[in-house]
Amino acid sequence: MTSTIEKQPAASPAAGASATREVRVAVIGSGFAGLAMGIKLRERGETDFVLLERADDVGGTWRDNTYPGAACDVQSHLYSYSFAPNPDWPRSYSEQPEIQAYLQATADRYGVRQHCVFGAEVTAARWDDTARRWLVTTTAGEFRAQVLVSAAGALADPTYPAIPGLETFEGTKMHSARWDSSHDITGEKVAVIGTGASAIQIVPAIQPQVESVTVYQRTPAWVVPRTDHPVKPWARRLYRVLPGLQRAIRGALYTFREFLVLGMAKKRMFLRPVGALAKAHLERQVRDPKLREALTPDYTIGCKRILISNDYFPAVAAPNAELVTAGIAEIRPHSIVTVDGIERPTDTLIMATGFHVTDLPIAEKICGRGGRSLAQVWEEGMVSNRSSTVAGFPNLFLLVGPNVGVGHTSMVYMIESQVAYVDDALRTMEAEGLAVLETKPEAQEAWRALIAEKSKGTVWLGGGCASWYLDKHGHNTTLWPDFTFRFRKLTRSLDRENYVGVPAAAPAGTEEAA
Ligand code: N01
Repeated sequence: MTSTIEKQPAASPAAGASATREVRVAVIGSGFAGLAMGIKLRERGETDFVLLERADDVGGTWRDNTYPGAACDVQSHLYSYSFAPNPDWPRSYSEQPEIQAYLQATADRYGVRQHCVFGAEVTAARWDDTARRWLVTTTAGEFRAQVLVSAAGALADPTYPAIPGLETFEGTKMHSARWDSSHDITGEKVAVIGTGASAIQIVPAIQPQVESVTVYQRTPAWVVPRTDHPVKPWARRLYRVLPGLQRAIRGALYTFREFLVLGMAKKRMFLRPVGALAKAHLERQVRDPKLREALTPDYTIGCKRILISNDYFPAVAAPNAELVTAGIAEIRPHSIVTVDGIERPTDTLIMATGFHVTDLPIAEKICGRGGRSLAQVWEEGMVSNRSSTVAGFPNLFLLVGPNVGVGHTSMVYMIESQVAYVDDALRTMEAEGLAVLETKPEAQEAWRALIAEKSKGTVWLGGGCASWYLDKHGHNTTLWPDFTFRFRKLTRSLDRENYVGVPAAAPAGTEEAA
């Protein structure tokens, strides 16, 4: 791919170096989204790009979440890149080490690792209107890029609970996404705060090993059975010789999961069988009526993420486990006190309390025209055009940004849809000789209205729960509220009419309506 800008010689800045490295595209992050973007750029023959990665390896959330029991709740045939099927998945639902190994192998196979700058945490990214470049400051030096792609992810920055005394705790404390594997919890009194997707994987994994596990539940989750099984060696051989078979299974899994959208976003009655399945699962696994009642949600299934597990309920019902539903009043140096006055001694505190999703920390660091940050522009809620671009932020593309999240299927499908959109935008810039491409505010408003309209009547807004899917104003700014194939259709190619393009030849500061 040829650039519409004059390239300056690239220099790899070492940490602390003052040289600014000029690249065509800078991508923030090297998780599923960042790697997909890098692979697409390579596929198009682009070599002038970097993936700025704050850690020392690729993988994003799958690199960071190493807690015991970490696994995916979407089948691997579907939770993988469409262009890089893996016939060797060892289980139908793979565990974190296999997914991380897959991402590492894919980065190497597609030659993306060489574009990664590790240890490069983005501390600021500022649009320079005169130079028509993004100036990106990282902990590994400065970069100037014509195009900035944020693939920083939504499950990247942990949320810590605001509980009085948390900082005074003298035992071991860790967030689920920052697991300290050097600490041995064998024989300890362990507390787990939270009952989301992470907690329900951690609790059964540690329960047999610890003296006691206390689960602090604020809201119970709907849990359905996990149909996980090892993939037999003969099946793996078959996938290798018949890749079409794996593709067909992927297609079937995708189609089956899309049916959930019918219940979540269209007609609530389609969720009834799923609710009945979850109820029967609970009744089968928990005999104690009091415990069962405490574990029964009072909101419609699907309002929060539907969890899948065969061993969470048995672990909570085990003799060395306790489910606490009274709120936490205070944390003391060696104990946790609940509002009913009960104090429980605690050696290790695990916070499975989620992530900053509606208040993405990266949004504070990216400043567009006039120096306004994405966080300032998003003060009233995250807005975008096609979940990918924001008015006032020229040549910036967001992957896994607003309204791309899905609770029922594979995020990788959404990521690939977005990457295709960015790819077409870059193609358009090149074909038209544009130095700047910026979405129009009215396109953003239209997308916001479309999301609001599609969100009406969905289980996420009307299911009777509080969830991180909604922002502080109660708006759905995180989930795609429709079938995912509709998102793909809307992002298949650039909606050129919704963009202003500035030709490379135009004097700086000139804006030309498309
Ligand atoms: O986080 P969460 P997570 N006091 O935000 C509770 C993905 N994921 O890490 O429900 C007490 O879902 C909070 O309570 P409540 C997946 O997309 C995927 O588990 O707000 N409790 C909740 O129970 C998932 O959705 C996999 O009332 C407090 C929990 O902490 C996303 O990651 C595996 C509290 C947070 O749940 C996040 O999941 C794991 C407080 N102050 C994760 N603050 C796969 O398998 C919060 N809580 C693919």
